[in-house]
Amino acid sequence: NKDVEVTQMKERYPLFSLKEALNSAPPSRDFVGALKASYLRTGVPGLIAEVKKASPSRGVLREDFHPVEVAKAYEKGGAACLSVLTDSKYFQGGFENLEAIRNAGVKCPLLCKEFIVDAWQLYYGRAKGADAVLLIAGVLPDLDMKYMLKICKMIGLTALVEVHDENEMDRMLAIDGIELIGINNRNLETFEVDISNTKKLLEGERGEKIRQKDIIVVGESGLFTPADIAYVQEAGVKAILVGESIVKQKDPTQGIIE
Ligand code: IGP
Repeated sequence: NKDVEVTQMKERYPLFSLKEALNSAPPSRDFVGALKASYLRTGVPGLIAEVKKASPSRGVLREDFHPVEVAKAYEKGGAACLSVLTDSKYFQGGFENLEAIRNAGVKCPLLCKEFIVDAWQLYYGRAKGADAVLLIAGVLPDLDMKYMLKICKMIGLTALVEVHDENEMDRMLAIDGIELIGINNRNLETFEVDISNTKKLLEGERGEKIRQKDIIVVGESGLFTPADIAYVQEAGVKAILVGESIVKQKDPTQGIIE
């Protein structure tokens, strides 16, 4: 599991060396700003395009997978931001992909897509070129979530806080300082996908509170068609996170809704 993996990595890259590296790192890019600008410019939710080779529910999505090529194609195709899977065990991703994409001159802000369980991972992700990171409400109890949010702020990472159900949404709406909430339409335990989940979690008082707090909502997972995107936009999302449907495109610059 992640804890064991992180413990091993920490030995190779101790925290003090990461902190030192961050002192001379270029400033992070404005992830939320890029999403907002894209939404204003196009009138459709800003796209966070996901660089994902495989997933536990779908297996290998693309045999000829070259992370840098895919990232460049997404950028060319109009993505506002990119999400890069760094988990190797379940998604065949890696931090080296994040670093390679950053070093290849891709300008889009980058999200480190990882199961964060330890603050060390935040420093490591930032050192590898991440501008934003995923924090999963179902993985992090409130106290850990608040702690991770604090470190993110300190080191210049934007947090995309992911929720899947009403209880997680309510927990996160009670925490101050969250600017980006992702609603995952996929249940991470059963892998079941239902895009009406986005709508369900934005109805009534919850939607009201989100508007009051000026939180940008990201619709995540299971989005394939323009109709799917129109549906989640109607529900109130200003950004979308899309993996499978675009990673599988023959030409990943196609099929991105502008
Ligand atoms: C993308 P899809 O169905 O378009 O490939 O989904 C993204 O939402 C999904 O990869 C994801 C994910 C996660 C992966 C959402 N939350 C947490 C790993 C961990």
